Amino acid sequence: MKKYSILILIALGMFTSCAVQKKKVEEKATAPNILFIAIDDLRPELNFYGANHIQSPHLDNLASESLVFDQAYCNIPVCGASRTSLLTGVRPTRKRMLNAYTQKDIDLPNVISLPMLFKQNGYTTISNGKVYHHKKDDESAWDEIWHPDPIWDYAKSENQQFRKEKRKGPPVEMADVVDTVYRDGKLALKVIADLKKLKNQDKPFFLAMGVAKPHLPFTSPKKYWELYKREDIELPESYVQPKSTPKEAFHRFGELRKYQGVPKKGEISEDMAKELIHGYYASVSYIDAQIGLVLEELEKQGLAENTIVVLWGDHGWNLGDHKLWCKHVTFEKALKTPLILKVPGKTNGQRTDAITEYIDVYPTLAELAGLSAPETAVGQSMVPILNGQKSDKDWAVCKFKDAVTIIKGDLFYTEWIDNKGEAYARMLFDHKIDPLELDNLAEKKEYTETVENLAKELRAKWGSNFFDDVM
Ligand SMILES: [Ca+2]
Repeated sequence: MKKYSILILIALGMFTSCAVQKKKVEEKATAPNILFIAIDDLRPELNFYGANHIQSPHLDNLASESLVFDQAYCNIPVCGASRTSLLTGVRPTRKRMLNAYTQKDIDLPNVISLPMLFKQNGYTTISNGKVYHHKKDDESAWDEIWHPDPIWDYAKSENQQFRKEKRKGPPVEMADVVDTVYRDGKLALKVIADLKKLKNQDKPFFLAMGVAKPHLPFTSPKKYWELYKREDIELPESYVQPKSTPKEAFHRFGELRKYQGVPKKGEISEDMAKELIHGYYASVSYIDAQIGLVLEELEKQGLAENTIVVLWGDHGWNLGDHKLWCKHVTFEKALKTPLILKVPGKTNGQRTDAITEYIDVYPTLAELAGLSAPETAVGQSMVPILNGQKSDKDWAVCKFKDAVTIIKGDLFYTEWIDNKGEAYARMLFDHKIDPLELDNLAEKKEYTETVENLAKELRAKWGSNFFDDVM
């Protein structure tokens, strides 16, 4: 009798083990992989966003298989803070997520980040390149963190030498070299190697590719510069700082001035402005090619059908707009971002003009993978939009230093506030009549009521813990 019991137990054990194995295989077959492409300083000046002068064929192709967000906004227009906010789903406050140096580990140590959520649910998580701003931030959320060398990202030896000795080299570089001399070329090779490796794993993956360009310096191989002619490059229509705009809205683009040869004060020359725009465009086409290689490998490895691809730029960029360079302001050019989401079997080039915030990315990816987002992720899932429903959200809230902006339909309203929450400057644009943001309506009598309503709504929506520093 005892012998039979043992045999039954062994048989049961084998059955259970087979069942677990089968369940694992089924889970592997159904749990979608995530390819998470974060791009540094990419504004939505791309061919698939209607900018026909930009050559971005691989992103265009991805967009044709995705849902394209025509009105996506970062919650804070600076690298470290924007990334921390998106990766945690937490809205920035007056005291948390403030600048480029923001670290998830310092500002939100107890929050379960997006990669951590996936890791806890059986995913292999890999961070390649610049995903968080800090190399080792949120380290425990990743099975592997990898960064390409060299950190200075120049190809010419004189520029490398300059970068080694001083803080910054020139703001642009054109070199007749192959793609892999620069960081993002090396990054693409690593992500491709990961795909080959991950294909054979029995676990789904969350694979992040943190692309370094088009962040300054605008360095890329010559062939990408040659896609554009300098004589065709024009300064933006909004190359002006109107007197009606509060002085707080502008900065002196100190980030750019740190680079070699850029004047320490005053305007930059028209020639330099055009060279920068040219360099930015070349960098965009360069990274487009690198992302194209990764997407091609995804297809080649037979992974595309079960891999969700999300591609986002960490914030917008002023490329001479309002005579500004870099980010760090609350004009639309610094807040509006490219965002595309490919869900196999669901997306095929749809577009949405629903206003979307970056904190909405976390609950969306969690829902698509069948995971429960933690309560700290306060955004709204975009899955209903994916399912063809109309979004009921027509607003976003963004902030930078004292400036807090509410985007509500066509209205862009910014207040600069003190510690008591009182406004000391205001700016309002109606994009229906003024898409270039040249006519500040906030101080005009006929807009008094609109401003009052937006001010109330801004306070209602900037988050209940806006003035707290505890999380
Ligand atoms: Ca950035």
